[in-house]
Parts: sequence; structure tokens; C-alpha cells
Amino acid sequence: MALSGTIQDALNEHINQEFQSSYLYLSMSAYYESINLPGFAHWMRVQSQEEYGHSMNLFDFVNDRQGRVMLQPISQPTLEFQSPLEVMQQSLGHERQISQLIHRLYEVAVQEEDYPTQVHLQWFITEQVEEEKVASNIVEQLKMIGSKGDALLLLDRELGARSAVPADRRAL
Ligand code: OFO
Repeated sequence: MALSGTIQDALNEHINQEFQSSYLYLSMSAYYESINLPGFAHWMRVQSQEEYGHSMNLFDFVNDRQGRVMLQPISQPTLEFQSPLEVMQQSLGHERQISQLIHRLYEVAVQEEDYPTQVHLQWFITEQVEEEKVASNIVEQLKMIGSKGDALLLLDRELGARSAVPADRRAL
């Protein structure tokens, strides 16, 4: 079953959203580097790679369905933040928005009776639950830490241990 024009457009739009997420997290990584928190910077850089992987997963899916990938512009991400906590709060808010977009995309797949796209998107729906939980945990930990520098450095070390993601991973 080939992709309908409606689904193809919606998937292309979401490929762009995932690239946008990747770019935003790379900008957050740069901010963390600038305030000397290399562990947070590493964690955000890995997060950026994960989002790139999500884009490429959908890129491959559109091609596998004999659709046409049409890349769209990526806008400039936020450059400056007030604090390590504000970054993670923005990240959590961003993930919540992405979850909503994926749910809308799933609804389009249901309306179009596109069963392969519905099955494919189920992984993304589950992944968003995990991503919101992880971002929320870090937000809460940063609130507990407050202005305690030693606790912040401990969390920085912990986040710095996150494993990297292979650059162009097809199987997620
Ligand atoms: Fe692509 O998982 Fe977050 O946004």
C-alpha cells in the first residue's frame, strides 16, 4: 500500500519536527558547554543524536513505502537560557509538544486507514512516554539541588556517563 498524499505530507512535516528537536538539543548542549557543565552538555548532545535518529527512521519509512521525502527548513533554535534548570524545563515542554504532534499524526493515519503507519508510529508513542519521564526526573532533581554546587556537579558526572548513539541508526 503506497502512502497517500495526506500521510506523506504529515510524515514529511514530522521528519522536520524531529530535525528541529535535534537542533534545539544541540543548542542546549552548546549552552551547557558555555557554563562548564560537560556532563549535561554530553547528555544533550546524545539527546540531539537520538532525535536525528528519529528523523532518519521516518526518512527511511517514507522511502520504504515508495513515498517522497521532501526536507523543509529548520529554524534557529533558542540560543540563551537562564539556568541549567530552565534548559531542562524547556526540554520537557518541548517533549510534551512533540508527543501531541505524534498523537495528531497517528490520528491522521487512522483517518487514512494507513495501518503500516499506525504500527510504525506506536514505537514513537511509547518512546515519548519514556522521554517525558526522563526529562521530568531531571527537572525534579535540579529543583531539589537548587543552588547546591556540589550536588549539581554530582548530577553532571552522572549525566556525562550516558552512552552515545550510533550516528545513523536505522533500527531504534
Ligand atoms: Fe523524537 O523523541 Fe523526543 O522529541
